[in-house]
Amino acid sequence: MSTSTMSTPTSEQNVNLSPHQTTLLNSYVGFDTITQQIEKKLLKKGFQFNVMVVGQSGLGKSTLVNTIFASHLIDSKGRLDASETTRQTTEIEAVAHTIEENGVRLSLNIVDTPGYGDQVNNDNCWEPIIKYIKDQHSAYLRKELTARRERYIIDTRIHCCLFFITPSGHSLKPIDIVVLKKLSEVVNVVPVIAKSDSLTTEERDAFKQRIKAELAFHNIRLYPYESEEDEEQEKALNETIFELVPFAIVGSERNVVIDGKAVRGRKTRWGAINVEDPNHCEFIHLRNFLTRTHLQDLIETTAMIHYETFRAKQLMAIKESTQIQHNKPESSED
Ligand SMILES: Nc1nc2c(ncn2[C@@H]2O[C@H](COP(=O)(O)OP(=O)(O)OP(=O)(O)O)[C@@H](O)[C@H]2O)c(=O)[nH]1
Ligand SMILES: [Mg+2]
Repeated sequence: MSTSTMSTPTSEQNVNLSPHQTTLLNSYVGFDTITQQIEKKLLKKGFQFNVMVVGQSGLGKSTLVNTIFASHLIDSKGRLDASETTRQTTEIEAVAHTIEENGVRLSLNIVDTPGYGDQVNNDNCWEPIIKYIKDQHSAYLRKELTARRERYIIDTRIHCCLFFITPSGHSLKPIDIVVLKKLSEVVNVVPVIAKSDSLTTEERDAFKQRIKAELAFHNIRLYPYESEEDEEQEKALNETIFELVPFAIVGSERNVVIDGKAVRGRKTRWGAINVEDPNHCEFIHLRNFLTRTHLQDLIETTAMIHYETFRAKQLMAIKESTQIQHNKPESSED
C-alpha cells in the first residue's frame, strides 16, 4: 500500500473512521414522531396472542383461561347456571376471540386440549398436542417460503403453553415430567399449580419448592429464558418470576361477596377466596406476567427461539435431501 493512499483516505474510509457523531439540529425536523407512526400502524393491525392449556382432566384449564381474560371464551365444566350440564373438553379445540382495551385490539387464539392421563394406557398421549404446535410452525414456514409472500402472515404459532399441575402436595407425576420435557422443547411453557385452594399456604409453598427441584433435576427449561442481553431491570423482573413459577392459582367464573363487594372467587369450607387477592393465591401474578410484563416477549421468543429452531431443522432437511438427489448416480434414475 502506498503512503499517498494512507494520507488521503477515500470518503468511504472517512465514514468508517467516525461513525458515531451526535450532531445537534438547528431546527425541529420531526423524525421523533417515528414512534407515534409505528404505534399508529401497530394499533391498526392489532396484536395476535396464541395460548394453549395442557394438563390432566378436570384441573380447571378451561376455567382459568376464562378467568385470565375476564370473559367467557371457552366452555368449562364449571356451570354458571345450575340448569347447565357440565362440559368436558374432548378434542383439541381452538377458539378465536378479539378483545379490546383502550383502543388496543388483541386477537386471541385459545387452544384448549382435553385432559390427558385418564386412559389406562397414557403412552404418547402428548403426541397430538406436540403435533398441533409443530403444525402451526410448519404452516407459517410454508407461507414464508412462497414466492409471493403475504405482507402479514397470519400467526397461529403457540406463544404460551400453560401447563397444569395436580395439587397433590407430593410431587410431579412421571407422565407430567415426560410431557413437560416434550413441550419445553417446542414452546414457551409456564407451569401452574392448579386449584391451589385445595392446599394450605404451607403445603403450597413446600409443594412449589419440590416441583422446582424436580424441574431442575430433569433439566426442564421453562420460560422465561435467561439472556446475556437482558438489562438489569429485566434480570430483576425475571428473578421474581423464577421465584413464583409454578404459579399457585385458583380460577373461577363466578362472583362471591367478600366484605360486601362482589369479587371473582370461590366459596370453600374455610371461607371465600378472592381469586385476584395476592394474599389468597398467585393468580394476579400470573395474569400480570402474561398480560402486563411478558406478552410481547412471549410472542418474540416464540419467533426467535422455538420457530427459528424448527425452521433451521426443516431447511437443513430440505438442503440435505436436495444434495442426495444431486449426488444420485445417473444410472439409478433409469
Ligand atoms: N376448587 C377449585 N375448583 C376449580 C378451580 N378451577 C376450576 N374448578 C372447577 O373444576 C371443575 C373443572 O373445571 P374445567 O375448567 O372444566 O376443567 P378442565 O381442566 O378444562 O377439564 P377438562 O376439559 O375435562 O380436561 C369445574 O367444576 C370448575 O368449577 C379452582 O381453581 N379451584
Ligand atoms: Mg376443559
